[in-house]
Amino acid sequence: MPEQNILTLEPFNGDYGVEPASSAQTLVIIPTFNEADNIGRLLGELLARYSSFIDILVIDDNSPDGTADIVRSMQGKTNALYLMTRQCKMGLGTAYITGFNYALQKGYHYILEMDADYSHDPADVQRFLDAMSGAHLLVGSRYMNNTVNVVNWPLGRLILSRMASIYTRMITRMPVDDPTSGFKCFSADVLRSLDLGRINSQGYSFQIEMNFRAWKKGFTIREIPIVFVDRSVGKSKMTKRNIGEAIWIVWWLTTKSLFGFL
Ligand SMILES: Nc1nc2c(ncn2[C@@H]2O[C@H](COP(=O)(O)OP(=O)(O)O)[C@@H](O)[C@H]2O)c(=O)[nH]1
Ligand SMILES: [Mg+2]
Repeated sequence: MPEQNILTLEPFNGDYGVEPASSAQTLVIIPTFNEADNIGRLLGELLARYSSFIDILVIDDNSPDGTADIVRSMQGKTNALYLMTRQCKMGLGTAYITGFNYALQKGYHYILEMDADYSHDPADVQRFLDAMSGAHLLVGSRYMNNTVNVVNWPLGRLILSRMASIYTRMITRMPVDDPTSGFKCFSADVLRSLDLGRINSQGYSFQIEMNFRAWKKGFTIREIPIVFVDRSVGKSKMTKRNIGEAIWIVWWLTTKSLFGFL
């Protein structure tokens, strides 16, 4: 197993060393909690398609179902796959912030967020890469131009997500049709310009907050259409609390920005 692509965050001192991890310019970050039924197939497909020009970082929160072991077992076959493990479930937001810090230290140019549960189509990664040159933040959007590209969600969840996006746009005026989407690609410049240590939100609020802060810094957010397919295996980790947070964070961010405290 190549030693260099095993990362452990216990304890974490924020220092991964500055040498580039590899010559790849793009890091795909995949946070996982109990995704043993999905992660092997997803990584296999990503590596088969893109391993010569992307690296993948899985951030696993000590999943009891052995997700990390599956990742470890695949590391022997490639140098493009990295794993970070954390001691317990700490939330999607902190997982991504940790991954962003790693990506910046290692000098990646593009940082792509992706779920492990096949809701995000691995074939779409190529579309992000093609569109990313010169872009700041590219969001994979389910709701572009008043369409709805979601497959297999219960109607209640679809209505909630669509309402949340309309509400977010109305309050913040941020020009994004799908502000809670978790399939998105940042240029390193955007992440470098943000004070990542100040971002504490999780789940859907985290996606909204990242977009809002980037937009307020003057970066352009573009969207590309994606089709989001609900997971067929495993369970969603999003809670009612995540939804509640997303409702108030919109006001919190807008108010802070209005008074110059963002
Ligand atoms: N590391 C880590 N990953 C998480 C956590 N919560 C969710 N995830 C991962 O984040 C992605 C999106 O979560 P998911 O439950 O599918 O959200 P949903 O699609 O909105 O229902 C999946 O890959 C999850 O395994 C967490 O607390 N820590
Ligand atoms: Mg999901």
